Amino acid sequence: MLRFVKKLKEKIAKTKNNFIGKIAEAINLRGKVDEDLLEELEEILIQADIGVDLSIDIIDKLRAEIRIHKITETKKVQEILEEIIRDILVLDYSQEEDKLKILDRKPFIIMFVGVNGVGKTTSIGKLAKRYKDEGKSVIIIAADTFRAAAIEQLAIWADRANVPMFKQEQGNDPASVVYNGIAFAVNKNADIVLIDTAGRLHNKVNLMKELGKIDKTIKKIVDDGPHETLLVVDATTGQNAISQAKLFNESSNITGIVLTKLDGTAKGGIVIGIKHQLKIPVKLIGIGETPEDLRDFNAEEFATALFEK
Ligand SMILES: Nc1nc2c(ncn2[C@@H]2O[C@H](COP(=O)(O)OP(=O)(O)OP(=O)(O)O)[C@@H](O)[C@H]2O)c(=O)[nH]1
Ligand SMILES: [Mg+2]
Repeated sequence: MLRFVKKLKEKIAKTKNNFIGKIAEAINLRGKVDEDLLEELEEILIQADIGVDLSIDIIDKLRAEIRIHKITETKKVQEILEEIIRDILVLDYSQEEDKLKILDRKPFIIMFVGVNGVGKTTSIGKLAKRYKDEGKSVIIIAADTFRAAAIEQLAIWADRANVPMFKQEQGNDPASVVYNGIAFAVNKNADIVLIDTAGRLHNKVNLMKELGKIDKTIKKIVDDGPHETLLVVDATTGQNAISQAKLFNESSNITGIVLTKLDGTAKGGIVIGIKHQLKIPVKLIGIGETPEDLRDFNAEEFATALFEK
């Protein structure tokens, strides 16, 4: 755990600088606890992609703490602010269903959706390897029948993870590929099915309807499936990820978020706002390109990595 926190700290260095670095700078420069400082801190939170409403709430809490405890030391302000944010994160993620858990269903079906290029296929490849290494039988369904080369790209990941991939010709109806793929997985008595779908813009009504159709198709064979529908979002898009999640959630019942590309973005503050704004938990985070770089999201670890010097 500690080794991972150290790695996470390095990977989210840009977010740390943009966020904690700026807070520390503002506090040092002002040298005085007053309303101007609070306003500046609020601005930093908003710019760090935490979300406007949550940023205002956080500063309101901070203001109240300062008043109650008659705080005059600027250093103390930073400590309290960090504590408030940590508490929000930890409380937001206190439920069991916030974690990605393979329940006792066979096959356990996880569908991946999201806009183009966010990291759906890569995340499936990484997760397939993880579950395979845990000794589970995994089948990947290649339901991105739209983009040329999508199936080959997924096949490379399936090979690497040494798991079978179910595919049909490019251009086939994705719902029918999923139907046949699930039937195949049931027949093979697979533990886990991972479904890759084509990238789609959240404002394209027909493409969003297609997801609803895939969902219904799954239920024809496994009536409580899919057991997880994970929306993959790219952390570098900041608050835009929130609007994507809202729209995807209208056509699919999104059960969790995979937040990729947290490495190399200064917009990692998005993590703090997602569950709070959407009530949908971040279940996995992507911090790089290797299989080990897709991790379960752990709010406490993340807070430590964010705030620790
Ligand atoms: N640095 C970094 N790169 C990532 C991460 N996750 C995915 N990528 C990269 O993002 C790019 C797009 O990933 P894909 O998995 O192809 O994305 P996709 O959502 O399947 O894309 P479409 O199928 O075209 O919609 C690839 O170059 C990945 O290596 C991550 O956590 N960190
Ligand atoms: Mg893809």
